[in-house]
Formats: sequence, structure tokens, C-alpha cells
Amino acid sequence: MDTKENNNCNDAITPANKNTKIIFVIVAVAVTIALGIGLSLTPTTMSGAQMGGGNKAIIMHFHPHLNLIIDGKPVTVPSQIGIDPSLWKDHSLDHYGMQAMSNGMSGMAPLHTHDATGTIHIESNIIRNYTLGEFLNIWGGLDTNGKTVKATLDGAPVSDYKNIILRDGEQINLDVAK
Ligand SMILES: [Cu+2]
Repeated sequence: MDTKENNNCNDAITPANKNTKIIFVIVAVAVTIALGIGLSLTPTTMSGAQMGGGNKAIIMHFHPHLNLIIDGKPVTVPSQIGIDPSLWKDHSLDHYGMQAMSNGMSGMAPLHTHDATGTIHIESNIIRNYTLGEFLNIWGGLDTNGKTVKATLDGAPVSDYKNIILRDGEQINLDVAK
């Protein structure tokens, strides 16, 4: 009696075990596929995090050049415009530039300077025209009050210097005088 009952029990369990094994294999395959997808997505997620979380890729990067003459004398355009808080007065375009990172690296306005040569860096996460006026607003350090600004773009006179569209390699001269 005992043996038969055991056999019956075994008979009853065996098909259930088969079903369990099949389900286990299906789950294992599903988990493997899910892990594979997860791993293949990981580099994208990591590069997003490395860029500072929420930072979009910079898709425009070029360099016009600004020469300044104030009251007849050449004046350097300072380094760190749009990076150093004291040279970053207008923040209305910040969302098009590099956001501050969790590792402490500072953000940058989309228009900024890295040196005092007059090279303006346009580094933007959207395709958009930027103007010299927008750069000067970010800087907030060129005093034109009560003065006349004579501007040339690649040597040709420009009447409305604030609306000069920044383009790669162009030479902008501003002559600011009373
Ligand atoms: Cu640059």
C-alpha cells in the first residue's frame, strides 16, 4: 500500500515538475533577454549621467572672433565669460549650454570664452542663430552708455552690431568711443 501510494504520488508530481521546468526555462530566457536589453541600454544611460544628468549633446560648436577697441585702445575680452559667475550676468540662454554637473564641474552658457584672445565659443545643444548682443548680455561687462559703437564684420561696416549673427571664423571689430 505504502509503495503504491508513493508511486502514485511520484506519478502525480512528475508532470507538474515538467511544467515547472518549462516555466523556469521560459522565465530564464525572458530574464536573459531583459538583462541583455538592459545592458545594451546601459552605455546610453551612463553617458547621460557622465554629462551631468539632463545634459543634452552639444550639436553646434564654433568660434567667431571679437576684437575690442575702447576709447582708441585695444581691450581684451576676458576669459571665462559665461563660466565665471562674475562674467555671467544673463542666464536666459543657460538651458542651451552645458548644465552644472554633480561632480562639481561648473555649467557654461552656450556663448562663452575660454581665454582672453577674443575667441567666442558657441557650444549649443540646439541649432539656433546666436547674436553678438546675446553674447554681450551674458558677459554684461561692455559699457556702451553714452558711447558710439562702430562695428565691422569681416571688415565691412555693420550698423546694428547687437544683431550680428555669430558664425565660425568671422572677425567682429567693435570700436567703442564717445
Ligand atoms: Cu569652443
